[in-house]
Parts: sequence; C-alpha cells; structure tokens
Amino acid sequence: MWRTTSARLCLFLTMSLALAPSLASAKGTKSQKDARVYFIAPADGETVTGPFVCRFGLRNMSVTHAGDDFAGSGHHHLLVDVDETMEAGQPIPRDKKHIHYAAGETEARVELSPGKHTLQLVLGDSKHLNFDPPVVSEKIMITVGRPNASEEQARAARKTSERRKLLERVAPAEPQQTQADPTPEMTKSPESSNFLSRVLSGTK
Ligand SMILES: [Cu+2]
Repeated sequence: MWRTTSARLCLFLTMSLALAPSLASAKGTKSQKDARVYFIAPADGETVTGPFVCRFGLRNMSVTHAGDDFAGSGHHHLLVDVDETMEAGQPIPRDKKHIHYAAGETEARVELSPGKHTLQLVLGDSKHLNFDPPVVSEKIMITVGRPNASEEQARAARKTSERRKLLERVAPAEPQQTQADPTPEMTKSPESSNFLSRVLSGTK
C-alpha cells in the first residue's frame, strides 16, 4: 500500500515539475522570442508643438494591465531622457522620467518642456520588472517647440492694449471731480468784478 502511495507521490511531483510554467528565470520573466517594441509616433527627429500623442507599437508579445500575469504579455513604459541601460529582471523606476502605463495603454498624450528630448519604450512584466531579455525600443530624439508662440505674443499685446484703454478711461475722471466743486472766487469773471466795483462806488 505505502509503495503505491509513494509511487503516486513521485509521479505527481514529476508531473508538477514538468508542467510548471517556465516563465520565471533567475533574471526575471522570460520575454517572447523576437519581441519588439517601437514608436509608431512620434518619428525620430520629429518636431512637435506643445502636448503630443505618443503611440506605442509591439510585436510578438501582447499588452495587458500591470498585475496580469499572462505569458508573453506586459505593459508599456515611456522613458524620457533616460541614459541608463535596462537590465533583465530589474525594477523599472517610477518617476517623471519613467512613466508607467499600467492600464495597458497603447498611446498617451505627453507634455514635455520645450527643447530636445530622448524617448524610449520598455515593456515591463506584471510586477514592473524588465523582461529577460529586456524588451526595449530604439531611443528616438524629438524637439518640443513652444506652444503657439505667435498666439501667445498676440494675446500679450491684446492684454496690454486693453489695460491701456482701461487706464485712459479711468484717468480723466479724477480731474473732473476736482473741477466739479470750484471755489466761488474762481467763478467770478473780471467783468463781473468791475461791475460790482462800479455799483458799489456809484460810478457808471
Ligand atoms: Cu510598470
């Protein structure tokens, strides 16, 4: 009886090991062969103005939410001005330069400061770790122009003009108030003074 039980246990253990998913390795989750992540937009060397849409492309693997542990799937990360190399199994940092798209987004609206920036995509596993080997895109360089510089200038000029008109409308009101209450002496004309003098002195 015990021999049958041991034999069954051995068989169970052997089968379990054989069927165990070979997803994890010492360096992290295995990526699919020929997996490739790339930018659909923007193009390398492109100049964009203000906020722009970034579109992520992926081949031979699929996109899912962070936390979903499906074989051959992961979620996108956008690296902005990042120089360090992605290492297999290493956590992808979470900061302004490493943007996680944990909801499985395949595009995003991105806003960067004016100037030149490098962009790179990296696919992360369910735990935000790099795959083994890492699935990383080519690094592209874009230039972000100032948003509608001419419009901003026109708006500033309009504001200055409106402010000036407002000041011109307000400024004349002050002298009018001071003139509204003149002293009685100021109302006497030279002619009226002479007339009064003549009446008082009895001359014509
Ligand atoms: Cu992530």
